[in-house]
Amino acid sequence: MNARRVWVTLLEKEIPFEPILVKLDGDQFEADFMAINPFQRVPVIIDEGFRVLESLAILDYLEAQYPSPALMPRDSQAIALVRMVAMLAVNEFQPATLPLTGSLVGLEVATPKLEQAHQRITMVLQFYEDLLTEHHPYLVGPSFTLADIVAGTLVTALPMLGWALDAYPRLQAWSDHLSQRKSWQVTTPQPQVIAAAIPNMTKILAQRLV
Ligand SMILES: N[C@@H](CCC(=O)N[C@@H](CS)C(=O)NCC(=O)O)C(=O)O
Repeated sequence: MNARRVWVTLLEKEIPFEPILVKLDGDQFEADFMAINPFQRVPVIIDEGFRVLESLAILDYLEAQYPSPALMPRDSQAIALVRMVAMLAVNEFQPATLPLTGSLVGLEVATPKLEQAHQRITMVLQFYEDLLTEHHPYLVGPSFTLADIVAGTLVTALPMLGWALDAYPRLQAWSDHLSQRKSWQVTTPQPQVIAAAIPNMTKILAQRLV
């Protein structure tokens, strides 16, 4: 998910790039990768020799370096809203998906932890639902922004965790709308890719949840 938001942004901005596959069953601990990211995580970009770690920092860089098409509004309140949506996605929503994913892949996750995760996700979904209106098909203002990319790549993946969006009609419509974008379709993980990733995911989740 962290890498996908960068991948979608590169496609939306039509920035040519060379993808390098880092297999998270050990490539992240190899010396050549750690020389680029000592924190052993993806995504990382290198643009004309300039290295950027952390997906949200990468999105800021891409927006500033490749401003067209704009994915960040100019208005101060709209900028704050885009950041707010993205930070809620990364700091509240995404961590709450970990216990749910852990439980799905067969890890023992304590019931209170699962309930807390459930509650957090519900809160964020309702917050996003309230940002969407009949006249606003996107989370912030009239156009597609980084808010839709960061929140959308997480929310549209919820059905994979067995979570339907039926209770959130505007979010459901927004999610359907995003899923029609080419950048979404190209980057949607295929079931066989997800199945192949489960052993690694389980290992990484076990470290983070226990
Ligand atoms: N805050 C970082 C998080 C990056 C992150 O956790 N990436 C995961 C993959 S989605 C990773 O590389 N995990 C490897 C590991 O935990 O060993 C960002 O937004 O870029």
